[in-house]
Amino acid sequence: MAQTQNPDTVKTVDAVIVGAGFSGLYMLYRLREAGFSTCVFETGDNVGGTWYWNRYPGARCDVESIYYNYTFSEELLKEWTWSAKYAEQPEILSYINYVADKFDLRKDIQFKARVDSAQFNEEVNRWTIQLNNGQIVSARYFITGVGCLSASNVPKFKGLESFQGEWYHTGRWPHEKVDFSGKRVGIIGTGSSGIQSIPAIAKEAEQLLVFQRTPQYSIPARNVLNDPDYIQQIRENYEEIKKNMRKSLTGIPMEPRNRSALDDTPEERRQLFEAAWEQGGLLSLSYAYNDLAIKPEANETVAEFIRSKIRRIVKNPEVAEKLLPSYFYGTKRPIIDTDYFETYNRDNVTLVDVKSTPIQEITPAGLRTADAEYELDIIVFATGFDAMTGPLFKMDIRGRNGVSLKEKWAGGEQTRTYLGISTAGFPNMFMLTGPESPSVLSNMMVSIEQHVEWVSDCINYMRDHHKGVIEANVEAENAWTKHCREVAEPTLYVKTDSWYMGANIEGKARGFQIYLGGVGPYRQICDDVAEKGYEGFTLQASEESVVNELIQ
Ligand code: NA7
Repeated sequence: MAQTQNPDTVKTVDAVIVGAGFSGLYMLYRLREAGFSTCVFETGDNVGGTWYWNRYPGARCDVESIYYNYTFSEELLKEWTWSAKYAEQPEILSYINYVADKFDLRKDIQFKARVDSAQFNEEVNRWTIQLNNGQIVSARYFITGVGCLSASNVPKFKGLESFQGEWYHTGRWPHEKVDFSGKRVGIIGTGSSGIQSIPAIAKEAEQLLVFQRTPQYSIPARNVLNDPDYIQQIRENYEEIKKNMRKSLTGIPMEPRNRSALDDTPEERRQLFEAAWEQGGLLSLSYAYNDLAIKPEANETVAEFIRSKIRRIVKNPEVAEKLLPSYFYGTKRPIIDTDYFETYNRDNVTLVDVKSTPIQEITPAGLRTADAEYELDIIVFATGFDAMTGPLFKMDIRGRNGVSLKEKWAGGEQTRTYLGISTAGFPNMFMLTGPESPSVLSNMMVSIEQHVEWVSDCINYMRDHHKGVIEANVEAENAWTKHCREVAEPTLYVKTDSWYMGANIEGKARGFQIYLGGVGPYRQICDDVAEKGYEGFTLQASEESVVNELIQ
């Protein structure tokens, strides 16, 4: 085990951060600025996290770029200009690289270095981190910046290894361009990744077969290039915008209209939905009324509106019928698209319903469903991720008494955290945008900055107050987990099988893993905890301060 290694070969730092995506990079910046020795380990060979791995055709951000960037540096805000309303993956990746260079972050990042395990050593109150290259590091703090959607899910189809063509998962896309021209391509999955890539692949491939299990609601993104005057106006008002982002529900400065869908006449609703559809974007329809996520009858009004749009756009009525979703709108991740439903009007695109005739196996030549066989040259898995806990469980993280995080959160128990940042029994470990924080139900950039700032303030406080160990109390954790569930319970989210609920992974514990109270209220709760001297945590004096006291 790590503790038996020769201490001379063990690197010692104040903090280890896992992941060089948006959260890991900012965490590194903050800790380094505060004078802590910090080391980031990253599996990939460059920075970017989500935006490094998800390079599939059509990949872009669903949050408007002007809100999806760091806000901590005024200089950076002035220097960077987003070309379009919704930036594409290459532009976001360039931005992350720009940030890494500007703040000279790479010197403290080790690439192609995967953290295999992290174990809390109670004798010395430090974490021992072991990497796949045999390296061992000892750190006071262990911080995970592993993202919520980084453990890709390739369903265990029989026969995949026998497939003679090429296959790719959208979340692990190759760096070289995949050439679809003249190819018969099959894509499995119609979540955000599938819906972004289907129109792009259809333009290149000879034939595209879409294997759809659950039809999805999607509304037009209506992406446009950014006008220089608009950018100037945003720059001039960014302080105000930032304030509004931080106090909003989702980290996007918009609030739901304060009216029930059931208080309007059908014609009033239609006009409102129509305007929202024309506006496009992630929240325009969800925010049209304040009870769409709560009352089934209210939800049905918007669901039926989108179905009517699908019927109108898709020319073949049989295909349109297969594309009509029936779950509660918004209870799976809302999707925005560019020409998704229109793509089914192309001659080279075929929709295959694998709900009624499930995929049975991958064959050397393609794929077999319950009633047909399809010959394919390329299979694209747009089949999503083992969300929230998946990236954490890829590492063997062990806290007090050698108990692993996986064991702690095993069985029907699901996740238990305090504020989604920490978990009892795992001292000095912080999870950036962990389960039970607003994370994926918010603009990740706002949530990341809030978590990173809270964690770095906490570590500074520990140093200033001569504390060496911080650990969430079980009672505080139980209360937080209960609160998270109570907030989610009255909503329609918990009535849908989704990856928010852990329902997309076989054998995974079901439960709503995200804090739904909103980023503004959540920030207030976290700030209050800090102001009260980290209420709900136990803080122990550092060894150095204990020794100093003994000497005096
Ligand atoms: P999602 O949203 O989890 O979508 C995965 C899709 O793959 C979804 O349509 C699934 O159908 C489908 N799927 C998964 N397993 C199978 C099997 N075995 N057979 C057929 N179809 C299957 O992942 P995305 O990558 O699109 O998006 C993830 C997030 O990334 C997104 O929300 C953004 O936040 C960014 P199902 O609906 O489960 O029936």
